[in-house]
Amino acid sequence: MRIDIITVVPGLLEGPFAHSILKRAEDKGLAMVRVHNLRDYASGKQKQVDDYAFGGGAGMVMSIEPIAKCIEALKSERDYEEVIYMTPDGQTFDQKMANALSLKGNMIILCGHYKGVDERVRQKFITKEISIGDYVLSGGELAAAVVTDAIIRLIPGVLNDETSALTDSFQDGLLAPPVYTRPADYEGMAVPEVLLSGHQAQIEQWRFEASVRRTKERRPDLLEG
Ligand code: 6GU
Repeated sequence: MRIDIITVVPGLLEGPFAHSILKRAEDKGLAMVRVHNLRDYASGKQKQVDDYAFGGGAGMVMSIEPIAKCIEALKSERDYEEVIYMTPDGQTFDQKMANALSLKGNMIILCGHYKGVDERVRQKFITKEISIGDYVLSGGELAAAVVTDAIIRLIPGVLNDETSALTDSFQDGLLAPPVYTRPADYEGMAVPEVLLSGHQAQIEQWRFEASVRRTKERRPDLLEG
């Protein structure tokens, strides 16, 4: 899977994909993330990517031309299955959406800034609009990094232990159970006995019950329906 991210602040996206699981995914050839500076597609000396809103009001609007140029240049190189726009008025991102997107082919992610993009960008190019929650960020970049991370780690082969994504919180609709490592006793705080017992079936049963208990306590909304 290749993900092309279009932004006016490429510096915000230089860090996340050069490290850890995301870097390993890239090194293994399982995922490829490329960041594009929208300004490279702007014309004129000023390389302007935004303009005043028709009708007035505070805030600038991202213009259609540089975005169209960038998306069309990418599409001339390869096929894309989704063109995603990161915006606080998009559909709220969750694990279900991450699972669905991890099965897709190539994607373009456009990061919104200022007062957002000219509505005609959305009409002409965008296939999906995503928000990461009900709060406002300065731009879509950090949200795009969140979505990209959640998707890439689900691509088969990216994680070392193939089962570890399967036991994530939310993956089965429940929060993950508590986990422990050595020492078995830390200043009188003992690890639950069953985890030391070696009885795999009992351990799985304990983990399932702990997951249900934790979900009931912290996120009862997940258990509705
Ligand atoms: Cl995708 N963008 C911005 N600017 N703010 C957000 C968001 C996205 N998702 C939640 N807040």
